[in-house]
Amino acid sequence: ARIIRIAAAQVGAVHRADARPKTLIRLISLLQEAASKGAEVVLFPECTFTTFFPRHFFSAVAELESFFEHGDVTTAENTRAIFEKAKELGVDICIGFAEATDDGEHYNTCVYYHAKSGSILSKYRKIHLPGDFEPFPDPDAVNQLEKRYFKPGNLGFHAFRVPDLTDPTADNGEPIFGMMICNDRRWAEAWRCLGLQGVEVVFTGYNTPGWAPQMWGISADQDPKTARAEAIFHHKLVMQAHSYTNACFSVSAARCGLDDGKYDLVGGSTIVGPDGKIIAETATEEDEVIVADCDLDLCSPGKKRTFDFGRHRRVEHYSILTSQ
Ligand code: CDT
Repeated sequence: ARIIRIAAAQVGAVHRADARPKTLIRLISLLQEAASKGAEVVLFPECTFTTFFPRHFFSAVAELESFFEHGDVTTAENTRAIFEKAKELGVDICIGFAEATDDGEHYNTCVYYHAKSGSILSKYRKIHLPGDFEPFPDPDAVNQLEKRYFKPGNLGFHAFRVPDLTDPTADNGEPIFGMMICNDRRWAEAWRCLGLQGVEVVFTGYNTPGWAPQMWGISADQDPKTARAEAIFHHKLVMQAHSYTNACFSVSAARCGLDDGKYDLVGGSTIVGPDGKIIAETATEEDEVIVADCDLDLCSPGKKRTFDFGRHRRVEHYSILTSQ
């Protein structure tokens, strides 16, 4: 058996004016809680270190830039403490942040930090950026200005093997992980890119509004409670369905709660098995850790039978997927 204890660290409300050190302390205590529960890997949400700033229009560049991490995220002042704690605890972390590169580009990024080597093993930049470039004219609308603030990711979907989590001599070898960010989870293409590389666990941090009728393209007269329940349903639907069709585990961690007492983000962080069933799920919409023992060998039946891609896929009929 190749069993790994994996945690999702859900993060509740983070307000626009929250001081960075205050949020960082919350993240570190979630990491410590996960470690005390025996977690070997912990997933944190998308843009973990700040409020979900793409909902706001910023005319002041300095304020916008304050939400981005500049330089090496593992050593920068606002972020390094969580990497240091991960190293000290010997727990790997997968964590999302807004990345400003040295050449002035901006991405919605996450990294897989390998505690034992104290290094980033893999980096992913969000490819499916939702929302708009321009804010809605309605001043009360919930915006999602990711197309304004980020460039689409340029690193592709790369699965990677992670040392030190399982016995390296076990059949099937070191675990194969993959990362995506929030909106990517709604796209079958993203999952299949990782699935074709044999991914065994997909990590996905997210910020999903509980009520954003303009962004969803629905009438603002709809019942917000029903719409919110549907947002959570769709989140779980894609995590469960795509875990099943790619015969992999998936872990999702929400940034959730009511930011600034006004902006609602759903919870629903989950760990899903390769059969598509939820094996752990948060019960609150606040800071909360869930853990599950994931036996990666449970991916094998799906990978070898129903979803044996080599035997059953018919690529000659799929060219439309990349031609338009
Ligand atoms: N952060 C992010 O990507 N949020 C999007 C909002 C789109 S609402 C359908 C998401 O997919 O959850």
